[in-house]
Amino acid sequence: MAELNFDGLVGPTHNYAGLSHGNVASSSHRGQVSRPREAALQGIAKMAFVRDLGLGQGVLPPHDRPRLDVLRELGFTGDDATVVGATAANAPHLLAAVYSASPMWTANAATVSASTDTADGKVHFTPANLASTFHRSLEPAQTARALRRIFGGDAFVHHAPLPGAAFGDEGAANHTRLATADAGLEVHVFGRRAFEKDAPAPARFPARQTLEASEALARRHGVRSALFLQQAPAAIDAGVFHNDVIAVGHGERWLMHAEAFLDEGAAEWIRSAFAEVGGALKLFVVASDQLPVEGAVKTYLFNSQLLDTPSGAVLVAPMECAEDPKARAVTEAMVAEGFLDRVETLDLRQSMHNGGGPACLRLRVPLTDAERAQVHEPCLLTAAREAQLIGWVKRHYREELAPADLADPALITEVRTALDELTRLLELGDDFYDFQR
Ligand code: SUG
Repeated sequence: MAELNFDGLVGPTHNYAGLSHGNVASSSHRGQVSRPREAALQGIAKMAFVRDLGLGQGVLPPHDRPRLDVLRELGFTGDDATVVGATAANAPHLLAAVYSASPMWTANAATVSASTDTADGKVHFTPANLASTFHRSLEPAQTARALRRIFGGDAFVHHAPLPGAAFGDEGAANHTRLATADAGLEVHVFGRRAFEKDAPAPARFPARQTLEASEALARRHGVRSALFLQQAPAAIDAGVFHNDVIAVGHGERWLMHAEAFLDEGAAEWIRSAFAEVGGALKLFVVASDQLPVEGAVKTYLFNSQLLDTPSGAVLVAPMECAEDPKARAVTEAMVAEGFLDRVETLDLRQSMHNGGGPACLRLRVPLTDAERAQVHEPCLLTAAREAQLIGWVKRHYREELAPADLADPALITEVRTALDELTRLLELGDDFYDFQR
């Protein structure tokens, strides 16, 4: 079984709208001018980097934006330009929401369970409902369509998104598979309990994932071994809006901050649950004096990709980790103590400024060779596909996007022209986006 990373291709409307309360980078970059072309090229460079480490790499297409259907549902009328003009004048925050390129963070696209871990021996997908932020709640339908098209064979089972805010689900950002060669343990991390009003919960920022959502995912996927851990409310209040901002695991390795979880025994629970499926955990815990939680949020050290490659265990980290002395010292300690073989850092600043590091940009899909043979091949990043995507970005993406540019009706046509061409490049069919239907 090998893990394929499916990264979200950054969409042409990547912008900084400050839409995510509790996501420090999103709030602090609100209103800045974004660079969509650079953002997309940084993302493609990361995909190519991981592929060149010898790993399977796929791409998930951006979503159709702006969501004019949503603005019409909210009462704006007239032709497309009139709808956009009226929204820009009366509700610019709604225009920003329907223009968000947030589907790029595919760690939040879905939860995926490996066939070795499920009762029916199939790979299970549940698209995340992303119910806790309005702009992201617009994603599940298109995500579901993409997953069904790319993973269309009989090896795959597709579930509907979970219902409503009590089952607030942010996908794989709160889900990790630890695994031996033939068995896996799913670690699910939640921020609050939906049905117990006095249970521990953050005070300042929202807890996006509920225990009830995590339990429902494991239940409907038929997962044999699952562990449920609660995030420390204080960490969420410090800006850890998803667990993948403070912990990352892969294979037999688990890297976490000492203040990640509510319960101090969390690391030992992981160790013993993993032992029950036959695994021997390799654990690295970062103490607060090595890197405080605020430093984890600032550098996104834990939002790195932890990868088993033919040349050893590699951490693909954002370049902020090389620039910050404390984070750099932690990465050096991980290598010195034998937890990793090496650390590589990449420039993903365009995404980082919205709170999206290397791990946010990828959805991990563990597949056997037979399952991999059923994946829609044009969405795998060969060198030829990489060159085509780079050319496509350079032809269609704007260099810069300021908040006021979202009112420009020309942007609607630019995006549709680009996405229409992309459906041919990735062979997704001529009915992939709603505007094509
Ligand atoms: O949901 N940012 C995303 C970042 C998601 C990061 N994903 C993981 N940690 N896995 C979010 O908060 C900001 C958009 C804006 O403000 O323009 C945004 O949606």
